[in-house]
Amino acid sequence: MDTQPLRALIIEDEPDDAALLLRELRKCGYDVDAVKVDTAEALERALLGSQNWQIVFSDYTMPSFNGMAALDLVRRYDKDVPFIFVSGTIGEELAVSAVRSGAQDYILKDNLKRLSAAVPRELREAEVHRKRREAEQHIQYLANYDQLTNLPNRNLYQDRLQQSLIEAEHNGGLIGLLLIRLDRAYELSSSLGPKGSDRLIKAFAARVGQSVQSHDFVARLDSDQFAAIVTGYSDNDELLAACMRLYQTLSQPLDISGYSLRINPSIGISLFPDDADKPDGLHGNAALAMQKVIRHGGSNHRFYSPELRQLRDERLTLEHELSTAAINKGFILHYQPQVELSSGRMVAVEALLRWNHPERGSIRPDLFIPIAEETGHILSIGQWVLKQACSAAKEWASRYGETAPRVAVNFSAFQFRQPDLAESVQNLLEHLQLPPQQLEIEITETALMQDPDTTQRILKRLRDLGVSISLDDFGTGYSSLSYLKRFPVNMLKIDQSFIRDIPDDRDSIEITRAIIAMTARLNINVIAEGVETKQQAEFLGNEGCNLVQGYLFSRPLPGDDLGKLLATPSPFTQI
Ligand code: G
Ligand code: G
Ligand code: MN
Repeated sequence: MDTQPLRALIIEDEPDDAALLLRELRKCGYDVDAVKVDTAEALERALLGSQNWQIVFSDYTMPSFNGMAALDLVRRYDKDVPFIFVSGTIGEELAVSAVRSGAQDYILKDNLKRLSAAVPRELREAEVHRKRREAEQHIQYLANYDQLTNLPNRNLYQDRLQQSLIEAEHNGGLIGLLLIRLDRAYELSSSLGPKGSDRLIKAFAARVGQSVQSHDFVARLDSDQFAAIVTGYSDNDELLAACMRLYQTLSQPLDISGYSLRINPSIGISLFPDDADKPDGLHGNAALAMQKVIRHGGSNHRFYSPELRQLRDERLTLEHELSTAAINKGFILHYQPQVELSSGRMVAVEALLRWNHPERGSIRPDLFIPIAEETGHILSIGQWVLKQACSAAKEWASRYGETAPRVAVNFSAFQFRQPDLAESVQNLLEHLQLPPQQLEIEITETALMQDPDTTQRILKRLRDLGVSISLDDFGTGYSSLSYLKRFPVNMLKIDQSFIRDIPDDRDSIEITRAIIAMTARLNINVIAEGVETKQQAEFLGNEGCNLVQGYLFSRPLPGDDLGKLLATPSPFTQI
């Protein structure tokens, strides 16, 4: 007969009874490897040892131990191992209660024959239980851990953050919560390929894990986002220093497949209890600080501050008001003259949007245009601006004919995402019967590059209509010559940051000179914005830049005031 190995733990004080049991098991075909114990201490030692017990047999009453206590102890160490009472004294009632408490079976000492059926059955059952428990553990793992990095995921992070706060509250400890975003993750993954980018994430995750102390907690919250809960400090300055050190460590290059890769983490940090005393608040504040870092170009760290929240609240309020403000209430256009130096003529005006806020007064577009872009309101606002500006231009054209100024309208990059932008401009011009030559569109270098192909196509259509295209803020973006050839641009606007520093700053002078010379060679018009002094105007005139815009000539004016200026003969010849 084939024998099967069986590692059995026998809890029994009577050597004879143990021998009987072993003999019966051998008869059933088991090659038994057994250890016999009869005290709690010995049992515990046996359970702690390296043997994997497949089955436990236990007497019910022993002089120095008892069966129910043994069962308790066994279950504390092993939930699945079959536990069978083998006893001469156990009565029906006790037997039932023993099974209820987690024993698998009870067998009377004078009926050991039952072992031949009970043992194989319980071994099978135990195997089923073990498998189920493993599956459950695996599901638990999947629900709480990130498989790529083996780090805890968002689920576990939330539990742990809450737990850390409870502990810290209890023992007066401090917590630093760092939210860490790996910048350029998308860009890197497209250049490294999926395998390489997995390697990068793993290496970065490992570094985060190694950079904290063993009692700290690290999780992966999102594909490119991690969190670290730093604890164990009782001094705020030390905690701050630890957070900053962590940022330094995480900014070091990583070796991936033999390449040293520059890593740019954006880290937002909030502290317990200074910044928040609830998990959501602490997380929200760290997230706010991280967003601020990202908005400012990333690759930095920032601690949460109440001003950040105030800025955010202000922003949310504006966002809300922007979405509820009827476009044609609140908004108004101002116009700033563009002047031809040689003649003093006002050849054009730039339309500049203002928001007359009921409580805050006039709000500058720098503040609300980015919000309108994010929320999508920029499209309807842009339409309103265009219509308003073109209507004004039409009125001037009717009144002053040939000498009426063009109107220059600022377009946001978002507006160029509308494929039918050129058609809607054309429709408006036809509807108002405004000659296309009276309209100029200003777009920034940066906006031009966001979706170069679409933008190029739309600009070409606008040019074909007869509308002029002006490149705003020139010199602050890519300033690449190749796209000046590629895009159908009529005019460059030298950014006011260069003009402002003339004549004191050599670089500004040189850059301005170079831009003017370049436009002459490319046969593109050039205008300088932000001209505030006579000296600047003279310099520009001498260099060959004949068009200027700035406070020296006029601030942006409400429509009525601009109308009066237009009615004045040669208003700028004196300058
Ligand atoms: O108007 P101000 O003087 O504050 O102009 C600030 C910025 O806002 C400038 O960069 C200008 O181009 C931009 N801006 C002004 N009016 C508009 C507008 O109607 N649409 C868009 N997209 N930008 C504008
Ligand atoms: O980026 P854009 O060129 O559209 O911005 C025009 C901005 O420049 C507006 O905010 C306008 O109010 C401002 N501006 C116009 N002229 C001057 C000037 O002479 N000095 C300064 N500092 N700003 C000016
Ligand atoms: Mn402009």
